[in-house]
Amino acid sequence: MNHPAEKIDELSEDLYPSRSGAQPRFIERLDPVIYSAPDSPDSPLPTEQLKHYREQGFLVLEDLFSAEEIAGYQREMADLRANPAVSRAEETITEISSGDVRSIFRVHRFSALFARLAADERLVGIARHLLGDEVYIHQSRLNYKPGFRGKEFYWHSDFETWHVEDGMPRMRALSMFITLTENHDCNGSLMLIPGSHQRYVVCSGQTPENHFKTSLKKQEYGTPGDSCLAELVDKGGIVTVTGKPGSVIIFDCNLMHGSNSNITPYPRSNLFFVYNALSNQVGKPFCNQRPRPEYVCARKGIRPLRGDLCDGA
Ligand code: 6CS
Ligand code: FE
Repeated sequence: MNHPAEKIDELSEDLYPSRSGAQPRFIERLDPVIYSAPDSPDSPLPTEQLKHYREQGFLVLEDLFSAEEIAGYQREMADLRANPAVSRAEETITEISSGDVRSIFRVHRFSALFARLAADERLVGIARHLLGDEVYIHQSRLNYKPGFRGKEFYWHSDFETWHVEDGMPRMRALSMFITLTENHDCNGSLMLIPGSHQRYVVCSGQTPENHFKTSLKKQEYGTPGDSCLAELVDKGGIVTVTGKPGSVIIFDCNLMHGSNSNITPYPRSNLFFVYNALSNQVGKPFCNQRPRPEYVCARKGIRPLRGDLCDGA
């Protein structure tokens, strides 16, 4: 057992340096993908799904929610969108050129229904098992990706940003997307590079001040560079995740992903919860910048999710 002081040192050490001006390159992942023991009898997922998640870095689950529940989530999304107080909030990010709503961050603070969903044991039980710890919400958001003019999300590893800009120490977090519209192969659905979570791409450039003000609309720093990206795709290919509303996509924090613009009339809207291990709480950012706002990265009032209402972030 480590002495607590050693533990703190261990977590404040920059094991995944990035954006320090060097050329993009790979370093090996130093952390497990699944933290619970492989033979753990209380796994909420069968062995084949655990294997898929460990090797590919993602998993798609359908039929976790009833048709009534999904209809309720869709109504809630429409209500949030029509709510002028939400549109005016700093948590609401608009598209650069059209001004349409792109994302609503900390969405569980605007909606009791989504706060309950974030804390729902069907999701939290899986997160707790994969991360081998109690979990809390590091970030939540509703991505609208409106029809006709919804813009892309360029290729990135979420962990790279959370490590550099938020001070997340280790790869011990995951995202869950709950699809709220049909995700077709033509309306800017999520694209994943299977297996890319096993390597970390050190990105070039440096983090500008107040980067979040532009990166949440269009990310230009913390992106992998053409040759690393080509190598990852050469090895793993690209999977476009399509599916009916209510599907759940679970993916590792270091999986390389992105999505195209949406020029179809069909909006592609997804709810996004990021679960982080309680032992992996964020510290000082690993870049030379101030911490990002609480609505992008939770720091205050962190407590483990236990099937109740999630209000910590
Ligand atoms: O900056 C962030 O934290 C986020 N940006 C992207 C493009 N994906 C994950 C996360 O929401
Ligand atoms: Fe992302």
